[in-house]
Amino acid sequence: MKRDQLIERVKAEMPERRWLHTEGVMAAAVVLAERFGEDAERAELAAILHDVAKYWPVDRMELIISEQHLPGDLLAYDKELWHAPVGAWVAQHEFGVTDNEVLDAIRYHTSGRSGMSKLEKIVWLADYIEPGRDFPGVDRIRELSAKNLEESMLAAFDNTIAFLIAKGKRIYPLTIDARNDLIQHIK
Ligand code: DGI
Ligand code: FE
Ligand code: FE
Ligand code: FE
Repeated sequence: MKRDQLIERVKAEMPERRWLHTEGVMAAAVVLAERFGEDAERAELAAILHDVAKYWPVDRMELIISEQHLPGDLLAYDKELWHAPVGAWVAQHEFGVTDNEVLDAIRYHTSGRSGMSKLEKIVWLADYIEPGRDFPGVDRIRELSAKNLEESMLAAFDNTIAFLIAKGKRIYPLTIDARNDLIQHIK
C-alpha cells in the first residue's frame, strides 16, 4: 500500500485530534530515527499505525485479544493498554504490514518491554514527546531526548508509573520490566 493511501485509511479510524497526535508522532519518530541512527521510513510507518485501534470499541479489542490469542493477561489490566497489541494485529492482518520489527514497535508502544529494539524505543518515546503532548515534565524529557534515548525513556517511564500509582491503577509487568532494563543499561 502506498503511503498516501495508508494515511487515508488510518485517518478514517480515528477522530481528527488523534490524527493530529499521530502526525506529531510521525514527525518526532523521524527526528529520533535520524538522531539515533535508525531507519526513518520504518519508524514513520510504525508511527502512522501505532494508534490505529485506539478508538475501536472495547468489546472489539477484547474479541481480537481472545480469538487471535494475544496475551490474555492484558484483560486484567487497564484497557488503555489493549490498543497497542490489537493495533499490531490490525497492521499485520488488515494493512498488510510484514516487517516484524515495525509490528513490535506498534505492539509495545504503550507498555514497553525489556530488551526493546532501537525502533521500538524510538516509537515509544516519539509517542511521549510529540509536539502535541502536554504532560507535566514533558519539556524536560524533550530536552533529554536530544542527547540520550534511554535516559529520556527512563524519565518518561518514571512519570507514567507515578501517574498510574497516583490513579490507583495496576501496572502491567512489561512496563516494570522495561524500566528495570533501562536502569540496568544506563548505570
Ligand atoms: O495511545 P496514546 O494516548 O497516544 O499513548 P499510549 O499508547 O502510550 O497510552 C498511554 C496510556 O496508557 C497512559 O494514559 C497510561 C496508560 N496505561 C495504563 N496502564 C499502563 C499504561 N501505560 C503503561 N506504560 N503501562 C501500564 O501498565
Ligand atoms: Fe497509543
Ligand atoms: Fe506511550
Ligand atoms: Fe499515541
